Amino acid sequence: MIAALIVLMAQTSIVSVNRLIVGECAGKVWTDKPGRRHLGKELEWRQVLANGLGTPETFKLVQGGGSFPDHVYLGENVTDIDLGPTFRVRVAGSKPKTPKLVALNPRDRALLDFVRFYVRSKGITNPKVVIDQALAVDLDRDGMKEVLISARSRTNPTIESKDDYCVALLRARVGQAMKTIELGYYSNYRQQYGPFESEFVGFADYDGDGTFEFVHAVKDPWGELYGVYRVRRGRLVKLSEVGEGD
Ligand SMILES: [Ca+2]
Ligand SMILES: [Ca+2]
Repeated sequence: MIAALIVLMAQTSIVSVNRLIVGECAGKVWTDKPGRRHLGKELEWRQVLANGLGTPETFKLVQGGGSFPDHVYLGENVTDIDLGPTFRVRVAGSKPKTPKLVALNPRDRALLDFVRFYVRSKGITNPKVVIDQALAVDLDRDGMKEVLISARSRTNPTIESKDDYCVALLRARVGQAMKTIELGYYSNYRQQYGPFESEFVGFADYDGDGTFEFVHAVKDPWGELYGVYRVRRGRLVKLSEVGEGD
């Protein structure tokens, strides 16, 4: 098995962040290629997960049918992943670029006040704030850092308290103004709903377009959900989602 993977990795690379795919296939660096050229090939692919890329698996590329004859699918089952008519390829072995992350002080008064103000706007009148993560990173590479904040009411929230919450926010500069974008807000926990935790992970330029994608993980006792996001000029786009949870 290990030998087979090494052989496959020595070939090439497919990446499609939009479909959460990273794999191996022939081609030059980062251009959209017609998928049909690669039909029938055995490919290694990995999903973008919490800590970056998941464990490699091997699939064959097959041609779509019905309404989507020009699409290429990864595998031959009903659960196959539709890569669409084109996907991005990159040279084997090249690792995605990663951004410089600057960890901000989670006890910074201005950050705590900002989260408190935001949560109040959600109807929690006197919120406690624990910032689990505060990161400054230039995601869209426009020279200005965005700020990602993951916060909770406390580190051991319960389903009984109406004041417990979890929030994930992005702060981005748009022109002269700062814009706040919500990636997730969870409160009103009850049986089979929370308590939640959120974490920003897996920062990299997975599709090679020059800007960084990142993964936002949301966890509760019932499962984990990973969203892959991109930011451009203060606009947040969810590229894909994988996992289980609310
Ligand atoms: Ca930026
Ligand atoms: Ca990218």
